[in-house]
Amino acid sequence: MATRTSRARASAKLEKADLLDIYKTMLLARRIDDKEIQLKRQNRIFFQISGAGHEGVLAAAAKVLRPAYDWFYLYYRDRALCLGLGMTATEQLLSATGAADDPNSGGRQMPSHWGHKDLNIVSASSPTGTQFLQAVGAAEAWLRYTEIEGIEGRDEAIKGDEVVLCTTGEGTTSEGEFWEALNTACNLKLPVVFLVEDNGYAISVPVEINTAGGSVSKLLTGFPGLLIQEVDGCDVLASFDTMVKAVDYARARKGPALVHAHVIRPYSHSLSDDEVQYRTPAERQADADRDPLVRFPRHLLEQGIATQAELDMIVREVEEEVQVAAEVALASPQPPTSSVYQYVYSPDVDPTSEQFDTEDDPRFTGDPTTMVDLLNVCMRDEMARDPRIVVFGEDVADCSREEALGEVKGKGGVFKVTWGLQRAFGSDRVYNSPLAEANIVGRAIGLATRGLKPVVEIQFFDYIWPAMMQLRDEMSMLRYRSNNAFACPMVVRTAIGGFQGVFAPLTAPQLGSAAIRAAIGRCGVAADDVSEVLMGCVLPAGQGRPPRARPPSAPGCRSRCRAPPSTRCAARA
Ligand SMILES: Cc1ncc(C[n+]2csc(CCOP(=O)(O)OP(=O)(O)O)c2C)c(N)n1
Ligand SMILES: [Mg+2]
Repeated sequence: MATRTSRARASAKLEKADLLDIYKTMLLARRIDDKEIQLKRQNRIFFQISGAGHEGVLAAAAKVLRPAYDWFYLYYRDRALCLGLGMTATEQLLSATGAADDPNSGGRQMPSHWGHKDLNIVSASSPTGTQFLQAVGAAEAWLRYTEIEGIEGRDEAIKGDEVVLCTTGEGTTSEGEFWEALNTACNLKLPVVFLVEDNGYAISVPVEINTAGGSVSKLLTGFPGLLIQEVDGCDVLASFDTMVKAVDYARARKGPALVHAHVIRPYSHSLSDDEVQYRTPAERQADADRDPLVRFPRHLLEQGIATQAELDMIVREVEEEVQVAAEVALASPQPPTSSVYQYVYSPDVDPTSEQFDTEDDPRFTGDPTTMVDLLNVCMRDEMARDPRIVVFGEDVADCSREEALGEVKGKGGVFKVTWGLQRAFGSDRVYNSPLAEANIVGRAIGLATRGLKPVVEIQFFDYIWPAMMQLRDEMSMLRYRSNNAFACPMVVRTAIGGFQGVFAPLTAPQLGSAAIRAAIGRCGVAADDVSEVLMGCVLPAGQGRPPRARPPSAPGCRSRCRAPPSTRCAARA
């Protein structure tokens, strides 16, 4: 029986070369961390946060997933995973020195904020947990591309059986967006694999404080269709087997999977933290005894898979690789100051160009109509023109229960802006979201990153704040922070200033429009200008918008912005 079990294990098929390769990836990751720590102490890099202790499950995961085929939403501990997927030691150290040639961010982000366009590693940011909903959106992109007819370039955009890997620490699973992401991943049966790297601490906060009962995977058992696997993430082979099960499940489109991997954190949270202040010597020793960098080579020797000479050779190769990479990275220049505004905006679309120009002296004909009707017509036109546009939000569909559509008039938004769109374009393109604003914006970012054109609605501006992190730190920053490697062209519509009698105390139009401007970094986009935004964001280069009247611009603003000078965007004023 035992033999049969071991034969059934996917890891039993790993060749010696694969096992040595995994070991090399793990060791390379640890040695780059050690090198960075040395450089940080010499003040030659700016910050250090290590992946130490997480290498076992990550090097194994890299062997299971497919770079440039699957998609990756990672976090700062994932050095070994990135190396296993094909990022080089030099590329990682270029991130540490903040070099212009750093493929992660061109030196714009802190070290270990992974991103690599060629490998489909989508630029990661600093706020813990913003990756979850974007990963779900990226997985949803597969669904939409599959279901929506007539999207050009669909075959390049999706593979058909790709999966999205989303990693996290256990502490970060306390963020609400984690639960929002699982909710949608399960509801839509999306091919996402969540990998929880549980090292028992979120900086100094132990897991039992973060998570009721101390085990996030136990809390998740009620999520329908979610495959849950728990594993010792310091055991490379068990981790490999677990990842194979999870990834196979998602690849076969059975639904999302979650791997709860128990790892260790031998180097404190970061170089700015000292865990001796809050962890006992005995606890730290127990961790050290599980170190995958000790256990795995011992296993290779004990099982006769590798000789000591072969392992020594790997150590020498790794040391040389790290030394050369560090020399290259230290000699690589940082970006020039003059590049600081580069990629705040798209280099391909200029909203201040002629293409977006309006008539100076418009002559109106026809019956006056309402702004709501015009927005609705605008969306109909655009959706008919471009099948990549998807519309979702709270109550935006006519009727979620499609079978009832024939019997009812349809909701189409609380202000009716989206009325009839579901009926006209189908439920794959116009659909209701859960009542969760971060879910709406975060998913839209993931969809847009993979080439779809989401036009999403936040029902009332007053309730936009749960989405603020996604708007401010993600949507508006993705292009900039990734040095133009990734972008998420999308439109967020929201209503503000209406319902004066009832909602006046809640709606603060001036505050609102200023906040939105700051959030999306776009001059002249006030909340009363959504139609302009819609046209401006979804039109491809070369296709202008119909002429439309505009009030006079504020003096000195190139884009005819009507905002007071104090709130105008510095880059354009
Ligand atoms: C939204 C947000 N809150 C707080 C922080 C500060 N912070 C960075 S990492 C971290 C702990 C994360 O712990 P965990 O998810 O367990 O990951 P680990 O570092 O242990 O791998 C905290 C509190 C942050 N970056 N973002
Ligand atoms: Mg942790």
